[in-house]
Amino acid sequence: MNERNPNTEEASAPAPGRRRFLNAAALAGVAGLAACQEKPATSAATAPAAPSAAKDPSAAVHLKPGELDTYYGLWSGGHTGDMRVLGIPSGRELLRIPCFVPDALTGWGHTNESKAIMGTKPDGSLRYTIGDTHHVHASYKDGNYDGRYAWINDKINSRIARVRLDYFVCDKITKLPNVQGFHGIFPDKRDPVDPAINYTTRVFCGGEFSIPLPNAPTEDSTKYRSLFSCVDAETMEVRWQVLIDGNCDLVATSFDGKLAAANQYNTEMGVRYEDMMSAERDSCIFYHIARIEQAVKDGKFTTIGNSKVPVVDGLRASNTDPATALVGYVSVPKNPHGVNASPDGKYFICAGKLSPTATVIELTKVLDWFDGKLDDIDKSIVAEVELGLGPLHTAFDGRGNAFTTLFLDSQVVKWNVDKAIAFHNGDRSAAYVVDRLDVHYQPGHINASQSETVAADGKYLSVGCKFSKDRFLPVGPLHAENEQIVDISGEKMVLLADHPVRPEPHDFIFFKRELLKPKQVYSMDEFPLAVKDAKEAGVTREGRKVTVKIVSLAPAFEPREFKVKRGDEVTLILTNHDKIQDLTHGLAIPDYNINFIVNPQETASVTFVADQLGVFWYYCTHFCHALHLEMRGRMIVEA
Ligand code: K7E
Ligand code: CUA
Ligand code: CA
Repeated sequence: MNERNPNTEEASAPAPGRRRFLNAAALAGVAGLAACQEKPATSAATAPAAPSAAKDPSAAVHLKPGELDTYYGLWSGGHTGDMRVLGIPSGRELLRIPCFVPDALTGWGHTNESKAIMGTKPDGSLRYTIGDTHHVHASYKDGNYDGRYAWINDKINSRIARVRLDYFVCDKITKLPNVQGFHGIFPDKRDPVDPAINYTTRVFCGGEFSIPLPNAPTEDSTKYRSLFSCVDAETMEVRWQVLIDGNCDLVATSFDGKLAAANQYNTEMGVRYEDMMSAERDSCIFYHIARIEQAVKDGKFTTIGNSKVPVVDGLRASNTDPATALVGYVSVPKNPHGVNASPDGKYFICAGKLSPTATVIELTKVLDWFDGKLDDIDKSIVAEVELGLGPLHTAFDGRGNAFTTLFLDSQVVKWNVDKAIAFHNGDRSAAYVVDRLDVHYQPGHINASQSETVAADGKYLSVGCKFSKDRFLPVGPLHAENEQIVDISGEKMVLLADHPVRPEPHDFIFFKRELLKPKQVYSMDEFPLAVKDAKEAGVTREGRKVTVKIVSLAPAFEPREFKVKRGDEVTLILTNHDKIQDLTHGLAIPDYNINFIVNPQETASVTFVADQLGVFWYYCTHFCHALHLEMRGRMIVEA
């Protein structure tokens, strides 16, 4: 682009030379991805004043004591393996929902119930104790969240976890077969065929790393491939997979249910970064869901290794005829990062990462290609415009504007999609860039209130800044990340608040609080082992297997003592009989490495071998009552 571009000449924009250096110097670009000192570490003056706000706009995030947030936020925890619940606009963290990693507060990964969800080895120990969550997305109905479920990925061990949004607990985890580096995840928004199914029934999962299929110690990387997987939203079983060329990174879905998309940064199928960035363009792959499922029905699939999951052929060479293609590959510039679906249902937007651009792909044109009405699928690209350095992810305000993070520029750029299309079509005066905001620093994910729903409301934006540098008190070498909240209700973005978060969240969503109806007390019937009557409490023995049933009712456990023999395998079942909201008890046993909680009307169990003689005070670890400290009993392990 040699012509004058009104969108890249703002005073606040970095020098044009720096804008283009990624395109020019591939290796220097990679060094730049880690460069964190590109901006002076000053900031306060960068937020422009809101046009209409007479008072301090950041007052919006300072809720009065007792005041509730208006949005729920679901955040990925990164390699803490949990999902976090935040209140927005305050940014207060309300809960961490353990999924892939054991949790000492709740007893996740220690109780038998949670271990069964997480998965165990034959000896009963957990198969995995680590995780790396990146993306959280929730179930849809009629294009908006319906409050049933949220899903989150574990990139390390290719697992998908489901969280029930009534109790805010993980209830299922599925491991994807033959996938390494499960990264992007997105639920469908309706069925592609049946109009009565206007809600989520599938969750799509992108495989980022290519491997030999089935896995084998093969050095020849030309034999490696990646899979795109579809998981059933209810059963959590893997329905089918698609064998593809290149890899999958992020995933997005169309509002009409017909297509899923994944951006691909490694169409080169390289094994080293130099190879992965050798091509000028990579792609965004579109999956035609109805055709894929028809192919599975027609038996046109194979299976891989021990897996029974049907795998259909999405390789480029097998999908050149649009009339039968299961997938289509749209070319996009060098190593794109996110792909996001605009809330008007019209566009998919790929951020360039190593290209300073965003690519706008029109959904109806992709469908036209599948229908034989468009000769070249790349003609579905309706804009490819320059935004700034290191574009990663895009959010929407529901008023035609997109907000894209610029990792290297440490900025959020607000741009108008229609004007970007006009500019792309030759209107050089179209000022598609509306505003730029400095953020602190190196932003990755971004999302706006209700962004990827039909109800995008354009109120708040949250930006996940990967580096916080000087924004918080120094606490040694490990820095918090900085989640910033931005007011996007006006023309100009207004930075409202910084929030330190434990590393490292990636993606998140936030939506109106009315969409959830959380339950604060369990129903005892949800637990097959529930000790429903305090009269059942006590010890029963079958050989060396001992069951100890305990009930908690503030301020006492029942029984208050029990005896077992050394060497017994003890299963301790605890039911909380308190019915009052917020009345949680814990049960810890010293020297036995046991601690877990039971919320009101909840039942949980643990199994251990009583291998140490003596008196062990089991005690309540969760402050529940004035006599909380007195809430304890004796386990006596006899010879
Ligand atoms: Cu969603 Cu962080 Cu995994 Cu971009 S990725 S930042
Ligand atoms: Cu029960 Cu503390
Ligand atoms: Ca590439």
